[in-house]
Amino acid sequence: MKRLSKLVLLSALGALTLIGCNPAGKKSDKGGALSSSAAEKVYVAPGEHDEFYAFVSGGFSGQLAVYGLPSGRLFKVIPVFSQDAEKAWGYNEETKPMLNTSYGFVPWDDSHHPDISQTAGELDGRYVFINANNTPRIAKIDLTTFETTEIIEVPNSAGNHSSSFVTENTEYVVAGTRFSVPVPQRDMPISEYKGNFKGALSFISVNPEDGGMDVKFQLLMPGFNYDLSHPGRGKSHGWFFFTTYNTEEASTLLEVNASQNDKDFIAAVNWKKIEEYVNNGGGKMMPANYAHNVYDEHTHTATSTMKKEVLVVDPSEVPGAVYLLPTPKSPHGCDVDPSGEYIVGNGKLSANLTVHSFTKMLDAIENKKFDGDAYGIPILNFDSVLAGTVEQPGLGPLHTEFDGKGNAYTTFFISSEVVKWKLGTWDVVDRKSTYYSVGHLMIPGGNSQKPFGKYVLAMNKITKDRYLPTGPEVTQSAQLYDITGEKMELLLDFPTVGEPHYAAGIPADIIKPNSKKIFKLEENKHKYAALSEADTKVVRNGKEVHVYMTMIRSHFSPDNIEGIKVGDKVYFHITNLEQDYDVPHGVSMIGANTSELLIMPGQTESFVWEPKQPGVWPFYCTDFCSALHQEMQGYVRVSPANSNIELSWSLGE
Ligand code: K7E
Ligand code: CUA
Repeated sequence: MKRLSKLVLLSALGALTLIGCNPAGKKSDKGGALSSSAAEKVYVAPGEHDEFYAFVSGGFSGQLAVYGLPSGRLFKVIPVFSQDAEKAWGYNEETKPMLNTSYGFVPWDDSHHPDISQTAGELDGRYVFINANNTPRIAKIDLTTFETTEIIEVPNSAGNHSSSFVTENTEYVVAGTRFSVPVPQRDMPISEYKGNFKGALSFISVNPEDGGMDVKFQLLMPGFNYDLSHPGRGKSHGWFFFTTYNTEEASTLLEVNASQNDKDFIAAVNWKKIEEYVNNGGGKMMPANYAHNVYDEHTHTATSTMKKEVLVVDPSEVPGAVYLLPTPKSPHGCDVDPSGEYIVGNGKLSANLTVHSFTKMLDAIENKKFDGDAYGIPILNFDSVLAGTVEQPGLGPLHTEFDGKGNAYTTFFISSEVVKWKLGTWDVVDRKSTYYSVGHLMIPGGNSQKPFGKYVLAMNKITKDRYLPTGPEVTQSAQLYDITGEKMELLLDFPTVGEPHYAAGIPADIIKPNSKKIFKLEENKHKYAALSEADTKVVRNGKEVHVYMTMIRSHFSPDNIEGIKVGDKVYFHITNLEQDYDVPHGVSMIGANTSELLIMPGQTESFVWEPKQPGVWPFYCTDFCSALHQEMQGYVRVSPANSNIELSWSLGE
């Protein structure tokens, strides 16, 4: 009977989803005078710069897109987990190792949650981190070059979803598993899941000097699903909070079986305590196999190293380090306010929003206000940790952000709206529709002690009638709201790349001054660089041929090569000799099974070409670099495998 009523509830929620997305039910947001003032607020005049950068996750595109706010203009798609022919990411020899994993070359992923590095609880703009859900990885993007410079695989994980959030001095970037799995992986009946699978919460240290990442330890938690997480800050710095669902530990038909418990948990992890335990020799090393890929800015080349062990910690061995806060109904988002006092659990199937108090949590721990335990982890008494509830704010809460002025903003997927409410009084003060079915939302700095509460960006799952139709597949989209007043004001819709989940925003002034313009030639340590035309050459080593080539407006050196044979493996290593801002050159070879290369000033990149037929084959520059761009070309003569043509190369002869 109980099971049946759950099913009825779930299908009712499903029906509401449809209502929420029904264009017929929408209110018009096209008010004449109002829309002209909205237009002014997002207008960034030609040649002017936006006030904020927004890094918006690409979801199933695997990438990270960079937009300006308030204009919504797209500046760059940073390739992270997926091959990108535009930038040769994962195609050229230099970046292929970045996509190496313990499963081999994995050129795609599903990226959800970018988070910007912090110092003393404020955004510092050095790095942005983002998670790969599918083949668990964490990537780091350097915000001087806007390039992915490090990717670490996360062992013992599957569905790396409660990731990648940073602590307030970027001590750790934290990655929690969504799926619990056998640890170590082994062949066993799925029906024996309960009590046997584990959920790994990984604390990846970030070296304060060079940003280098390393899995410091993994906490092996009970076999729940770990959905989202956020660090404590201010008074709660040193703690990390994770929402869980499927505390039922079901392995089948989760839509019903993981919706049975009235409350799931937010797991509170005292990482400082575990760090101390580990630093004193606690935990145990277990065999593992995971890739650590690092891109070197001076060699312009990535290396991939397989790591062979990982330190794991059983929470029951560190008393006082982990507690469970009961939280109604399969919470999704887990969000901590800028003061660090309030921990918001967004129960997807709950009528109310649950807010826990950090102070009350410490008190409940101190006074042992426990309601039993789960696998030895104390469960805190719900009423003893509850700060308050926001009563019936909407349907299907997902995520909450904060403006730093005492207000919180929560997205409701089913009722398709952003709801503004007050911390402490728990009163709803405003609600605005989204078009439609909003997932995450983002306030620049919203995940820090210092939010810049000027705009909120809502990211929507469904757009239907909002844009010109483009066949069955229509764009996903973001919506920008002004939140400077008591009431929110919708300013702008703009399409996004892939499916945006979370985003991270930051004032442009923090990043702009550090943005690199060129790579210095004298710092180029690429193994096959030619730093001047005098250094160019072609070297044969058996069937392998290495071409040390340069490019500068508007020629390649050399541009005529002879003596290549069918069956050769020809490596083109091309250095862009330009030392001016915004003068990349491209290069492409007919029939090469790879992408073009787009090479920045001072950089060297390589591609492989295996000529299949004798002939004279052209190559050319793919980036319109000067008035004589169309003259920037060359020829390679390919002879039969048994020919005696000498290897030779030239320019202008
Ligand atoms: Cu809510 Cu992956 Cu953060 Cu999407 S998750 S919405
Ligand atoms: Cu170089 Cu076009």
